Amino acid sequence: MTDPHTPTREDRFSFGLWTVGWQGVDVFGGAVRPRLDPVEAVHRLAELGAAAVTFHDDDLVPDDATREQELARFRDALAETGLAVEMATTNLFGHPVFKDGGLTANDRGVRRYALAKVLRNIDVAAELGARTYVLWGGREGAESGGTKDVAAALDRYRESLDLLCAYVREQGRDIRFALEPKPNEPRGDILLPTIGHALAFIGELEEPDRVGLNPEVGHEEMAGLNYAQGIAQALWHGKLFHIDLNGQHGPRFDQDLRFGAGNLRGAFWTVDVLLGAGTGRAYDGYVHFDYKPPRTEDMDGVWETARACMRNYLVLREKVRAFRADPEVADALAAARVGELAVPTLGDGETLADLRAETHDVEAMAARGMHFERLDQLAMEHLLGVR
Ligand code: DIG
Ligand code: MN
Ligand code: MN
Repeated sequence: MTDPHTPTREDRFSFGLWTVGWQGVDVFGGAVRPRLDPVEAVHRLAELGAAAVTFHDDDLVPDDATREQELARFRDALAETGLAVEMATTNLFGHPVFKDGGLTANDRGVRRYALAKVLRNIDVAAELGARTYVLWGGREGAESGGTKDVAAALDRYRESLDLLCAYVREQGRDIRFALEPKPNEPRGDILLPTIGHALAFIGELEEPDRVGLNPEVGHEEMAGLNYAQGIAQALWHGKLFHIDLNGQHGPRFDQDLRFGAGNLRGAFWTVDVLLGAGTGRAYDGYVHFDYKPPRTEDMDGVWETARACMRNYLVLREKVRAFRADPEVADALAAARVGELAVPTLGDGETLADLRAETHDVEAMAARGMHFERLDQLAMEHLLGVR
């Protein structure tokens, strides 16, 4: 019997080339692993069961001198393996020119170069079939309050998004943009730091329907926020266009651990939200991982982490499904009156005057227990594997 936690293409797992290609660099040390050829990454990820890959321009075509040759090799590998390219993005953070950001750099020349760099990779993304284009503004921000006029920066961000939306619209391309929030690192404070900030910003754009979110687990948790709740709100807005799954141990530097290796309870509820198990509002995109194999690992360790990302997701999916199918959970949900929240507060045909005329036994309501702990314990026991 095959292992039930073996990924298949139908699971739609996807990895950034920069994840398994991460050379283990950190602030205090250089590379511990050699550069990984994107072609090898495609073949290895296909062997592991992934369905797609994603990339920054600089991951795939860092050098104009070899651009066409590298693109040709990459296309061949995709054809040989059947892997899709489902998302692309631009590296607007690595080169020193982006030391003060790209699309919101004070230096107008840098902003113009950054916008051209995004447009160039959108063309590649479209040609490879990607339907989502991510913008992570890792360097869009500041270390000091006086150095960045936030209102002007948001004007420039909006200008760029409006121009990019117009570009793909006029090209007739079926591409949507997904903003990726992060509160800090590498900048002291990054613009659009959370899901909430990004949602508010999207509302100010000329074509808001073409712009959504690519929330990352660790980035919300760095801000001390609950990722599962955040993506539930993004789904509620119809803005969960893509996801970056990984692991994080609360507010500290961005750990980019393999999925499940950080806040495991949070990962359980994240999968519950993605499956729409409790709400019927499910995420319908690729299950994408944006993580960094730790510096401690050799290439065998890198492939183990990729395998584990998918395996952990499948194990959690099985546990969430068992939780939602458990009759004792159904009873506990009823006792906690979770379903009652879906009932409109004002009844059909009722007026506010009717509502205000109603009398309440406030003390009796106050005395009613909510029975939440029983429900949460059941979830924990499913996670712990004792149910
Ligand atoms: C980091 O979390 C960012 C960059 O790796 C990239 O721009 C984006 C893609 O998902 N995530
Ligand atoms: Mn991260
Ligand atoms: Mn990310």
